[in-house]
Amino acid sequence: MQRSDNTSTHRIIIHIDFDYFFAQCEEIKRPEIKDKPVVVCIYSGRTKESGVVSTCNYIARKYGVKSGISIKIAKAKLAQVSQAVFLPSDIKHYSEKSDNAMTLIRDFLDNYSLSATSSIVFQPIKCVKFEYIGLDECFVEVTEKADFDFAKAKELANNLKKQIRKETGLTCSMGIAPNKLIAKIASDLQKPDGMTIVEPDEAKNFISKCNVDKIPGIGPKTTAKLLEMGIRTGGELSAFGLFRLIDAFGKKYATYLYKSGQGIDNEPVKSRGSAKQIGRIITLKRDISQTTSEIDGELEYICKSVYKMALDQNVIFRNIGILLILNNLDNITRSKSLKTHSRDFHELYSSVKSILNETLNNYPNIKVRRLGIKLSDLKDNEGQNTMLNFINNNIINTKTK
Ligand code: DCP
Ligand code: CA
Ligand code: CA
Repeated sequence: MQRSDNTSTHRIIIHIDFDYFFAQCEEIKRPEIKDKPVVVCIYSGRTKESGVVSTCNYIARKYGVKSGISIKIAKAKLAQVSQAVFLPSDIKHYSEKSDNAMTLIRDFLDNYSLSATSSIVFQPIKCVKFEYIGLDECFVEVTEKADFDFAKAKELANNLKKQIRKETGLTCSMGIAPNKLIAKIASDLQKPDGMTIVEPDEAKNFISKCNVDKIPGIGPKTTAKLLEMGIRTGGELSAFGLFRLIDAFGKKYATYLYKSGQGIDNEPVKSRGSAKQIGRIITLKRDISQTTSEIDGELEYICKSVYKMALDQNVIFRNIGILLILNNLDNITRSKSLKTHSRDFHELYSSVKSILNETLNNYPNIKVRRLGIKLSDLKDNEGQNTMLNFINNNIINTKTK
């Protein structure tokens, strides 16, 4: 939808969900299993095969394997397939992969409109809201970034998808819509590696055709109850009328159901996650195996960038972490905690440099393609030292220009 003035009030929200997440992480780690059915299992330890399927790739899904079924049943479904791969879940690995991808998404959006030449000048950040939902999904609001224009949002989303794929190896599916409810439903429609766009004037029609079990917050029990009441779709839900829904479900839930049936959802994208940690990842000009003076500039740039984010959010930090993404997409993370919370740029820079040196010394044969820095264990800067922030900001801006 083209926007020609400032009167439009619609939002543009993207729901991003990584495809067959745990199984995809395993495929990236060992590409040789990519063409086989891959089942990630949570073993209970009772017997060799007891436990449930956490998730599986799309090849295994063709045979009827899915999250939640027992490993025994999954094995039976894949009995005729000699190459099926069953793996124990490795949550630490998936969390790291998720962390990288989420940082990348935030980073991409913060810097999206900057041209290549201006990338080392700090620009005022055009507000992008990022809401962390879980290891494999998040919402972002890009209304302003995309100038209220769904075509621009689609272009942004396509670029983001390519970037996520290139830098982490992951495919994801996206839903782009005027609210979280529809964005979430839309992201699930064309999996894997899909993108579904629902513009504001299509929202009502879109939801009216959706089966009620697609609506977040409507589980199997409610679906069954609605079915008994003759309600299968969003359209039938809203046509049933608010008052009769209240009789069946109580006021609060009925109101949610009724509004959902019309595609109405005013829930804001809450900037959740951003307070927990601050981070950025950059692609190095060349893959590195050692710290040489050549990368000092890049190191300083990324340190200044995260430092600026800490200033902007008025937080002080205690934990400083680095993330190395290697040329084979493996990653290494290392961090250190300072004795006390800090807002000292030089402490940040020297810590990063020493952690990086130490890590590269410990892994002499790696080639680092991307470098990330993360500040965590954050605290509000209660000193409210706005004058100091102002000076710091100006020093940083002048030095990097
Ligand atoms: N998960 C789990 N047990 C479940 C459901 C999910 O352990 N019953 C884990 C494994 C999944 C991850 O959570 O990889 C994300 O769940 P999704 O529902 O998003 O499913 P997937 O990402 O696996 O598949 P897709 O999104 O492609 O449908
Ligand atoms: Ca997923
Ligand atoms: Ca998910």
